[in-house]
Amino acid sequence: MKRLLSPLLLLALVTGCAAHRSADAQNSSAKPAQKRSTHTTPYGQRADAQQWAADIAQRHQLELAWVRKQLAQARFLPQVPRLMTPAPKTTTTARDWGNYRSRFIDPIRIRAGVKFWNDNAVTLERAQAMYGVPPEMVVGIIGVETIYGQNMGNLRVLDCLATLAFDFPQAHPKAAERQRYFQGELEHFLVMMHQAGTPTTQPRGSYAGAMGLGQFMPSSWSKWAVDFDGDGRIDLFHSAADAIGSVANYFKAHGWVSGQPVWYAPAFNLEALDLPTLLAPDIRPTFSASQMAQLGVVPQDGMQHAGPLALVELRNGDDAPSYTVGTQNFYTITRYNWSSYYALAVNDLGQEVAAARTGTVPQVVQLSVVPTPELAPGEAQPLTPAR
Ligand SMILES: [Ca+2]
Repeated sequence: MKRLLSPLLLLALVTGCAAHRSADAQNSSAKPAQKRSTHTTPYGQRADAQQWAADIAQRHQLELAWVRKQLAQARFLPQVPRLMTPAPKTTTTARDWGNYRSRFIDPIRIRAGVKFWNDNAVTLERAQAMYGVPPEMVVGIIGVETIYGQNMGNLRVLDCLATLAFDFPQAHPKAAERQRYFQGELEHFLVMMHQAGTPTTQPRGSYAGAMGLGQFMPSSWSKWAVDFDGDGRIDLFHSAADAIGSVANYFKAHGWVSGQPVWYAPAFNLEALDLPTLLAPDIRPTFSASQMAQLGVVPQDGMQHAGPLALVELRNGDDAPSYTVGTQNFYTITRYNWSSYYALAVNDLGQEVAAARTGTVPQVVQLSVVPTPELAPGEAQPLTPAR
């Protein structure tokens, strides 16, 4: 973090961002400008920002003058609230797993993944030995997040976090909660920069303030980032090893079970099928394999699975949804970004890269649709209106 980003790198970084670990980033269509409000006043002069500065200075024994100086350097970025505002329902098209997948899994990203894996094979194996997280999972995350460092975001993290901490879009359904979250992230960020002696204006990231190869938010950086190349500091921007170790440590801390599959292919028993019950806990693993089978979904190859399982539903636009059975490890991937689509994309990219390295068939997630009941000849279509 102490090293300056090279001008070449900054040029190469793309505005906007890769996936970020919250649902906010799922909707990024441009919106009409926010109503202009207090953000015309610089943060260095705003009463709410000054009160916040006093609070965190006291909480962390920082010099108030230093905290105020950092806020005075923060700039409102008008595009950031727009990117954080969910698209109106009327313009939101139905979610489509195929579209989502094609954004993250393509030959260019797979080739970049093969190179990243080959360049870091020893480190990836060391991370697996230490944290129990296999290389394909780390490779999947870093590929989906930043295309292996090609797209780490080029906005000043200080500006993004100040904008979201003090000018969070009020049209957002969880505006108050999210604004508090970003005030916490800004707090983590300032404390980290102070400890590292890094100018707060230096780090660049996504519009949400996520940083480095694995797009860690400041709170994640301070809790789970590790120095995995042993040079005495944590640098998730330039050290692939630090990024690899940190992603693996994050997974371990969020419940990754070494050696456990991520998913099982479901088979449906229509007579017993109770989708409302199975889908009620969403993607939180809840049912034992036998409970799931009693509710009409048989996890193929997973009837001996010891832990809880979840039925995961993926929308396919106007077509019927498809399903997979997720394990605790599937759920752990969603702790990185709260989306089952994200988890599948990470899994599948990692598997595609693994297969491309070895010339094998990728073990991507098998999805199933609920079969249509077969009708006996002459039997009435149950949904056809009577005449
Ligand atoms: Ca390091």
